[in-house]
Order: sequence, then structure tokens, then C-alpha cells
Amino acid sequence: MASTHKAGFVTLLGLPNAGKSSLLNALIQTHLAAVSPKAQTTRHRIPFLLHGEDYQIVLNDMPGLLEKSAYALHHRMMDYVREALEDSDLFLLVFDAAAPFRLHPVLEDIKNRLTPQNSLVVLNKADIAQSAYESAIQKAWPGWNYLRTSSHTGEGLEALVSWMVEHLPPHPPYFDKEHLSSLNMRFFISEIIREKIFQLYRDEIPYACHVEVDSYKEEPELHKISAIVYVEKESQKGILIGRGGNALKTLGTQARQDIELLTGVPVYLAISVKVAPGWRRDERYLKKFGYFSGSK
Ligand SMILES: Nc1nc2c(ncn2[C@@H]2O[C@H](COP(=O)(O)OP(=O)(O)OP(=O)(O)O)[C@@H](O)[C@H]2O)c(=O)[nH]1
Ligand SMILES: [Mg+2]
Repeated sequence: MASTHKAGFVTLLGLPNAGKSSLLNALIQTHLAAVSPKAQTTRHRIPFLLHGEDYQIVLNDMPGLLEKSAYALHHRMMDYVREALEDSDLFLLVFDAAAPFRLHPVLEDIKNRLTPQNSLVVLNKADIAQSAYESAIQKAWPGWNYLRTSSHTGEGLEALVSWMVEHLPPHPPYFDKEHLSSLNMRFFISEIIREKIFQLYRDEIPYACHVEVDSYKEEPELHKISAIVYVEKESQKGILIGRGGNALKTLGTQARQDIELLTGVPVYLAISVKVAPGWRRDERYLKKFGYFSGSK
């Protein structure tokens, strides 16, 4: 019924590693958002679509809130947060309830810009939460609405959707209801490769990588994809490739398997590695890599 249809934009905000991307994947029941145990996995504002017969929620995954911006890349990541604060209908403030509770200045700042009417405090990782977390946050943030969730067990997810639908404005759908995101396949393929890099490599390597899909050819029986991993230094290129090319081979195999889950057909994936010196500090590279085009 068009007249009672609800639609709007909901943004997930929280510290790095709170479980925002995991929550999104659980809500859309598809692993599209990159997840890793390392902080700062998500670098873009990424819109996902959650549909019902009479609602459409545009759920923005976001980079975790950073206290300090060490790179031009970090500035861009926090610009996405500022933009989302301006143009979203609702906000989910996602906390890692398994971590020790502390009053965080970045979250206090966000709190001052939101209201209990347009925001819900989400206590995530309920499956492994600290029992004292809920009472600590209720004391620090009185008057806000709380919900315990777990993307691993599914706890609270139905209640979360109900809260969003209840608080969304009446509006026709913004996007086609067939889709899970307004972004294209190329972007999610580059995210799959980046997720694998976060899972397979240590220390600074994942942070120094940017991934671009430079060609995607769809044949009926096979999708041929070529991707480039950009690193900041020659030494990082060596680590990414590994002895005898073994590390890159493992990356390619693991990424291909996950891409095939998305395409539903066999994939041929070729990954090459290039050096883009100091790209995280260089606005020209950030522009070339799509960090200045709204939500990617
Ligand atoms: N036990 C448990 N672990 C979770 C849950 N949600 C997320 N995790 C884990 O927490 C870690 C971080 O998850 P992400 O979804 O990448 O967190 P994020 O908030 O998107 O992180 P950034 O993109 O870095 O800001 C991963 O190791 C997840 O497996 C949960 O509900 N329960
Ligand atoms: Mg994330």
C-alpha cells in the first residue's frame, strides 16, 4: 500500500570493531560488508538495502569513529560520518558490549549531535557481553533507548528492524526492491579481496592496501575478473606476493571462493600488485580511488 509505505536512511555509528559491518551482514542475511577482527576495516559509507512489503531501509555501514586522523584517508573517512549525520533519518549507535565500558570522547561528541528520538543504542556482541556493560551505559546515557543484539546468534535483530520501521517516515521506496545495495558488483568484489587481506596479512599491510577491480567480463559460464592491489611501498609488494608467489596465491584462492558465492558462477580471478607511493596521505590518489565521490 503506497500511502503507508515507509522508507529512509539509517546510519550505523560506533567505534572501530564494534561489529557494525557484521550487524549489517546479519540483517541483510548476506556477507557483503567486509568484516575482520582488526579495527578500521570499513573505509567507506556503504549503503545496504533492507526491504519489506511496506518498508525500505537504506542502512549505511560506516567507518568506525576515530579519535585521531593520521592520514588524509582518515579525514575522508570521518567526512563520511559528518555527511551521514546531516542526511540520515535515524542512527544506530553500536557499542561492543564485550569490551570494557569507558566514556569515549568521540562517542560523547556524537551523543551531543543526536537525540533519543532519532537514535537507538545498540549493545552488540550480546553473546559474549560483559554483564556490567548495560548498567554502566544506562548510567552514562540516561533516557536513551537500548537494545541488545548479536550478529552471531541473531538476538535482537527482529526487534532492531521493528524499531527502525516504526521510526521511519512515510515515503515511497528510494531504490529497486530487488537489490541489496545501490553500489555495484565491482565495489563488493574489491571489498571481498580487501577483507581477505585484512584476514591474511599482519601489522601495517592491510592498512596500506587499496583494491580496485580494473576489468570484469561476464561470460555465461565464467566471470573473468582482474583486480589490482595498490600498496604504499615496494617492500609491502614483496610481502603481499610472498615467497614464490604463495601468499598472493592464497589470497586469490580465498577471495575467488567468496566472489563465487556472490556471482553464482565460476570465477577466474587475476590479482596484480602495484605501488602507489604513500597513497593514504595523497589526495590525488584518494580521488583516483573513489574517496571523494559521496558514498563511493
Ligand atoms: N561474538 C561476537 N563477535 C562479533 C559480533 N559482531 C561482530 N563480531 C566480531 O567483531 C569483530 C569486528 O567486527 P566488524 O563487523 O568488522 O566491526 P566494525 O564495527 O564494522 O569495524 P570497523 O569496520 O573497523 O569499524 C569481528 O571479529 C567480528 O567477528 C557479535 O555479535 N558477537
Ligand atoms: Mg566495518
